[in-house]
Amino acid sequence: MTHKSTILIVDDEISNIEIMNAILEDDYEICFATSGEQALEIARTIFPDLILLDILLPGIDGFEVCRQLKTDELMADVPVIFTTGLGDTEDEVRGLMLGAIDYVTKPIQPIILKARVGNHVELKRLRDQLAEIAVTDALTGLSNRRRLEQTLKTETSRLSRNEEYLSVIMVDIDFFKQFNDTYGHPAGDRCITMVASAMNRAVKRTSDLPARYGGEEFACVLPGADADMAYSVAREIQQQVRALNIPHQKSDIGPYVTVSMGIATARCLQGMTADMWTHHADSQLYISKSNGRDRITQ
Ligand code: GH3
Ligand code: MG
Ligand code: MG
Ligand code: MG
Repeated sequence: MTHKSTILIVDDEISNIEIMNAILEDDYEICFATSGEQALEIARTIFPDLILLDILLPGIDGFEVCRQLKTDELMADVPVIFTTGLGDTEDEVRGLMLGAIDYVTKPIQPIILKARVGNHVELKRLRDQLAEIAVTDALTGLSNRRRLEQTLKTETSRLSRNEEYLSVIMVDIDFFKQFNDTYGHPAGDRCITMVASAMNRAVKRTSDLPARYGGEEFACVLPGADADMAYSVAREIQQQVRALNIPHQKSDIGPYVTVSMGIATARCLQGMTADMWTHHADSQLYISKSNGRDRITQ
């Protein structure tokens, strides 16, 4: 069973809400608000999939509600359809220029409203799906390098306000070329997927982000983690990978697959760039490799 999309209806006249509710309630989860302020509050709480927005409202009007939603990073992607008695071209242009996806005039024609809402909800679903695919690694289902870099950037700037710590762990599978040569590329892919799942199990906090950096390399962003916390996550990754017991007869380390890691930890300061962490973690990883692999360098 697919879950129903949620629609927020904003109108100061209950009879209008009742009409729209009757048209849409079979297909959608409906919430409603009767003022602009209430609309903003509810929208930010429930994150609806679409908003039907009246313009003439007590307090702030629909135009202002739309403007505020479109400048709010978290709300900007929620489609807004104006449903209004204002039929002038000027008003319609203003609404569309503010970022509304559509403009429907009252009196509402039920089948037209239903069709327009249906189209925009479907487009929103496809946009969300595409956005998710764009930041997901196809082989492992972990986040990809794009999401990793986005997260690093937003966390660096967020944490710099209080000069908080941030750590990044880089992880690389040891002697992986030999693994592919011995067991074949499909087995190599399965090995990468298993290491990815070990990384997923190793990180505990929802703000931590494990990701596939590329090839047989992974990275983990740990917002707020100091050196000790980062080291214990790295240890946990090492344990989880060991527990997989993936045979690797051509490894110089032993009969199973191992990983090498590098950790970068610093307080976030104004002006620090996101790639300072990945570069530093990468040079620490290189030291782990030079010192014999299957180890963590901090
Ligand atoms: P080191 O211990 O120094 O890390 O040696 P290594 O052999 O692991 O490192 P190297 O970078 O020389 O080789 C990485 C190999 O990973 C080469 C490449 O064929 C393989 N590889 C990269 N991406 C994939 C992938 O998606 N699937 C598979 N099966 N292999 C991959
Ligand atoms: Mg009104
Ligand atoms: Mg490697
Ligand atoms: Mg590598």
